[in-house]
Amino acid sequence: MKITEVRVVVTCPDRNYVAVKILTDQPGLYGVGDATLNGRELSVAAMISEHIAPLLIGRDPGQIEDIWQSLYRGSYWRGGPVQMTAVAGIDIALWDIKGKLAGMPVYSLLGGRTRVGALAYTHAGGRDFIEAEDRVRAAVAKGFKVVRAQVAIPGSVGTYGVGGAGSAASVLTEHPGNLQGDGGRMPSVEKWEPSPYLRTIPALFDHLRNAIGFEVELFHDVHERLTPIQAARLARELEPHRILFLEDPLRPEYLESFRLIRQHSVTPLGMGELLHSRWDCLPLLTEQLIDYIRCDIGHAGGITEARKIAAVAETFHVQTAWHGPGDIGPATHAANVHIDISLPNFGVQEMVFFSDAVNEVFPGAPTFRDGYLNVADTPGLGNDINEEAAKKYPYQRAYLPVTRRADGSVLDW
Ligand code: GCO
Ligand code: MG
Repeated sequence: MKITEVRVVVTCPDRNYVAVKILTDQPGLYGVGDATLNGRELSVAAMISEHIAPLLIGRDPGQIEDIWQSLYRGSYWRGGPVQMTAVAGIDIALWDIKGKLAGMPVYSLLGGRTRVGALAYTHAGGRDFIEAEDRVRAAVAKGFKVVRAQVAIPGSVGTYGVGGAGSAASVLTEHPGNLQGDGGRMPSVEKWEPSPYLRTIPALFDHLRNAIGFEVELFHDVHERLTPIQAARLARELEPHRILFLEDPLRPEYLESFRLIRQHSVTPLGMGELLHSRWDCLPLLTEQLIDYIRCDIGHAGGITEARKIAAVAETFHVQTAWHGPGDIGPATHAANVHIDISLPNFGVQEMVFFSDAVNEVFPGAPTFRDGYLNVADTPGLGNDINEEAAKKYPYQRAYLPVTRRADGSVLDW
């Protein structure tokens, strides 16, 4: 069997997605992958169509490992989000083909079910403690057993994870006052200071635990904004609130500083959405500096690489919590769940409910019931693309927000 075409589809049903469709010489047999990298969509699309697709025409789609190695090592230039997202898009589509050819769901090819479903979490962000509490309660009423809680920080403008421009779910932020020849679409600018944040978050969890109790698993995403000693303080102050884990306390440049947080606290730690290969993750795993590895399968080389990351993590008693926001496509969400339900060391899975428009373009996202995600028992990954529907939603340039401190200096968003 041979690959006959690698098609890249860029579409914006409610935000931009980059889909990869790999066609074969076997009539009707194709695979669907996702290669969406928020804010850098066209770079990945060009990487695939200009540099990768020509190498794959005529190759056997069954040779997933060899194709992965040839794209990763054979290109000499390796790693980084753009390239590893492109490789992931191809890899996910190839696993879809393999499953369809075998007549088996991908989780079955990965070793078969280890659990009835993937424990899922959702986000609850409030403008104040009461709104955050209401959102946690609403998530619990929907069936969630794990909820990530964020709250607006007094004095800040926009806060990561709290509605509007501060939410990763926001796509096209209009800034009429900031035209700069770009049709009005420029990154929104948020303001944030560490001291009010460090006072607010322990108080939020104090409020939530008093109001809701300890039955619901709660946790929090720092989004890489703290210094090591600030992160250590926050982790220590959150100890009485028994959070599931503190997500991404530090920037990925400072992995060795996780040691400092560990020295001061027993709050579990999670990290990974800005790491792009098993080598990026290695020191965190081998030194047991984290408890949850949360790479983005769609930004770290796909299913082939995720299995290897998970295997190293298992060896060092680390569980998985793969990244699963709205800014990666349903094929990656499907890949997440196929891996989750076949791993021994799965922990928890981030998820979103896609809009009707996204489901129209990409039918077959994982389904949620009673706190767990699942995939259909159909061959492959179970996610498809409706190319006619995709054409109705052309690409629109969009940026992630930028954060600045009170003095105007840049901070991580
Ligand atoms: C998460 C992430 C996302 C990222 C987003 C960037 O935990 O879900 O932090 O919200 O901000 O994926 O594009
Ligand atoms: Mg995050």
